[in-house]
Amino acid sequence: MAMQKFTLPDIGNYKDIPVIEILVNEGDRVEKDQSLLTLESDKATMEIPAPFAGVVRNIQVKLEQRINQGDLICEIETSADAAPAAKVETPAPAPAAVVAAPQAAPMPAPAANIPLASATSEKPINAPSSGAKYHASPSVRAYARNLGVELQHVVGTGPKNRIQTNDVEAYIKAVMQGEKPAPKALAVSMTGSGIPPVPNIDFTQFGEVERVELSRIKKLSGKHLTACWLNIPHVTQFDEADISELEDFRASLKARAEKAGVKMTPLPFVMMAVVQALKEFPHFNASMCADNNAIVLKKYFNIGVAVDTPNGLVVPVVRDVDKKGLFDIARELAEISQRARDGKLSPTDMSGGCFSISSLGGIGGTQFTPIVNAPEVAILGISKAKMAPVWNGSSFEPRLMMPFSVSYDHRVIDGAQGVRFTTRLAQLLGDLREILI
Ligand code: CAO
Repeated sequence: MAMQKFTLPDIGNYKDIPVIEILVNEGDRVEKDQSLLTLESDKATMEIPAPFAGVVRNIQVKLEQRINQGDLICEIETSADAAPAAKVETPAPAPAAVVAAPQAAPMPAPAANIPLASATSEKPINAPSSGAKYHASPSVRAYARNLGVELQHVVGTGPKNRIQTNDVEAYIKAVMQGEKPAPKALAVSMTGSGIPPVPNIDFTQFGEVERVELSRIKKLSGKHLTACWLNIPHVTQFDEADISELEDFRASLKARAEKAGVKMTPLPFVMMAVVQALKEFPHFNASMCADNNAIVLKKYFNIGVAVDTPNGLVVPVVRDVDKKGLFDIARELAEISQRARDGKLSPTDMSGGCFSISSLGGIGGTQFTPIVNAPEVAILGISKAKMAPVWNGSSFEPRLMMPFSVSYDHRVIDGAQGVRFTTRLAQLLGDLREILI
């Protein structure tokens, strides 16, 4: 047995952040990455995960207490083999920025992209108005929203009648047992409004099954992806780029890249081409305002890159790509995706993205439809390039063709603009000299 002090890890630029929920009691056994408490600033709500498994002892924080990086939260008693190597104060994994709140004006800060960094506006489209008489953290609001529960029907049992996760669950239980009427959003209406629930089936009737808990990242990304999918009217435009010359150029850089200690894949070239396309089509570098009546155009070029990690998908952001050279971008991409795989990204690493790229080109596939990473309005999906016969006007030539797709928010981008963007992107990837013009 070993007793480890657990102090608040680096949570980005937040100071004196209030504790709004304590999710465990002394004596509780917790698993690694299980949320211990929720912090809420005017910008974000963060759940602070346990850095390792053990039994919670000596909780040192109270509800509504304001805490800072380094403050003692509790002690965790671990069995000898579960204890982390010889450190008394163990750094925790980066906390999950669950929900980002709007900045003062006029647009919700893209506080985080895909999950770890599950970013949605604190006042989501179907959230209650600010005059609502009930209180709930953004994570509870998001949870209720995903289940189709209207919070005005839920009785809060937390401090100052704050609605907590268990209150939402108690409400659903009451609905299922017929003690309360089903809320509108849960009712399957004949007119097709509302989201019909998926049937809950006991699969053991068909054969042997096993329940496997989703990772924390998957739970968070699931909520975020559902919100993006339900709130954004998506269109996906498909195209392909002739990257034969890009590939020749990349091959010619191989020795220099190796000398510089970077791995040069097609992705940094794609990022540079995307930035040029965003400059030419500023509506793709935008976010919808909270009132849905205007958009905010961004004059900076931060590109989120979806990274496949053992625990799920995360989207760290490479900042100011327009100001960086190919080697710097490749280096940063390798560094940030390694940190993503090691679970060492902070909320700051995943905040402030303008446009995301999901590259499955290293794996395979011919095309796919990526989900827009709100509050962004467009996302690029890249598939595996392959040699194909291309008609040059007089004969077929073998060319290296890379399929790609762009999904976009149809409220912000029209179809004609969508196809102009993909056409231009294909042109830029086909002839990188175009970036200089
Ligand atoms: N066509 C053909 N080959 C490609 C390619 C493409 N479009 N893109 C990359 N490759 C090649 C690379 O050149 C590399 O080959 P070599 O080692 O021979 O040079 C190989 O595929 C592997 O590349 P990579 O995946 O390691 O590197 P990357 O820069 O292309 O991508 C990263 C980096 C972090 C984006 C990637 O590793 C990753 O995680 N991709 C998955 C993203 C994902 O899961 N998206 C789904 C989101 S929706 O659920």
